[in-house]
Amino acid sequence: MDRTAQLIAHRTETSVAYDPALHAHPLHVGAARVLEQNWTGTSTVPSRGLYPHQWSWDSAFIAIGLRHLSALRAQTELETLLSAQWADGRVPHIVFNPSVPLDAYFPSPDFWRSSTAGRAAGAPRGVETSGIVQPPVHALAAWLVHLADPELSRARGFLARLHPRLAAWHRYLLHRRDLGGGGLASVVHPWEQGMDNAPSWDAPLARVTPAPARSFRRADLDHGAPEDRPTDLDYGRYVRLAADYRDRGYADGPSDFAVEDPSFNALLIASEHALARIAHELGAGGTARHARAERLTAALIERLWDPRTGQFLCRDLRGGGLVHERGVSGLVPLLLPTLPRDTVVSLVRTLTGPHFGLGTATRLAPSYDLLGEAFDPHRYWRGPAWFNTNWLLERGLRLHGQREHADALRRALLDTARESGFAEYVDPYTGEACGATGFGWTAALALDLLHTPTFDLRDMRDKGGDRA
Ligand code: 9WN
Repeated sequence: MDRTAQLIAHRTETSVAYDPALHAHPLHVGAARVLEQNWTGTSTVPSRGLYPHQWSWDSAFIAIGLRHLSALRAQTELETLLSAQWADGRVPHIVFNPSVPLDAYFPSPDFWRSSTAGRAAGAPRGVETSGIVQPPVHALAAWLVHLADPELSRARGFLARLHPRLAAWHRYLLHRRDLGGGGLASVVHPWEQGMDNAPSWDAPLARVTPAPARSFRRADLDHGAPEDRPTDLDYGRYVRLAADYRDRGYADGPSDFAVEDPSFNALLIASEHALARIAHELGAGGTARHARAERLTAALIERLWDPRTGQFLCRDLRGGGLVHERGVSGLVPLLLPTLPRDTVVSLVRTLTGPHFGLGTATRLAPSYDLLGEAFDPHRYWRGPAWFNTNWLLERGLRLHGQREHADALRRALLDTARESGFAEYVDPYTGEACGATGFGWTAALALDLLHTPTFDLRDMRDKGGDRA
């Protein structure tokens, strides 16, 4: 057996950085069980019932947690996703599992028809995917996965194989998706941003003619209470947008819906910093990428910062202007290392103030303004708290030296994850479980917080990338 094969065999049997006390912790045990149950052999489903395929940003978050169980599995998670990348660079938001029945999830592969309708855009032939994207958390995840076991990563050529794919992914977003011409990437469907039903989409979506309700069958209602899920009218609009995009061969250009979103772009910028670190590790530079990430941070402030609300807002490129809805997306840029101090101060004030109530009214940051007209503590992305956004906020608070807030949020995340059975999302006031339980990223990100209490992404801040 050569050295690489030995390493892989060893890492398959044991988890990385083994710490017996942490590994016996009930939260570790519970989270590991969820990730085991959702593992398919090459990737992890978000939820066995509701989401039985591989989702793009879910996989990135899941890999960040999986690295504490098995660096090999975490690497495989990202490799599986990126092997379904399209030739134009896009990473599809769903990679379909061919052994799952078509009616288990809608829209299914026969709706997207990627291998035929997406041919001109370079969709792969051997696997069916959706044709839209999700937030680019992947380079950040790849770098964190590498750090969990650099020896295994180097032996397997993990970063060397992923680097060109990640670079092509970012190129796609920064060029084909700069629909506003100001340097930021746009989303062309609410599902792309990941917070599907957020009130920020209401105005831009209102211009879209819904597909007739009888033209499709929603599979999500087989699993969730209708009052917690998006309405049929919203679904009709989602379907119309996706079908129109497909019928244009997934070509990017003018479309009825185009929005610059703060969280999507902040994750792209954080991933640019991570890609700079990856390039540096591979001896391929990186300084230019850090500089670009800083320019993008400036563009984010210029185009999306709203001093009146003390947070970032979405920009509706078709309606022309900022969308005046306060969503948690507008706080996620707290994650950025080169954010000006006064912007950080405003964001922390907003997060802990009456609109999000963190540490005063709420246990976890809600997805939407507590005082907003559309607020509903249980309806999808219109109020409940999600674990991925709260993980991002925790990392952001810690990065900017807000230790007390970060510690309190970390504790609340860990307690709520365990008490809720690793729920998909929770009531932000009470922590009551909503949606699916045994949810992939909830388990993974709780595991990450358990294992990296003080890690603060500072690592991403270095200009030249000298520290490993
Ligand atoms: C559509 C898988 C995904 C998450 C999204 C979440 C939800 C899908 C849906 O589930 O979206 O992509 O059917 O509602 O909103 O963030 O990635 O967990």
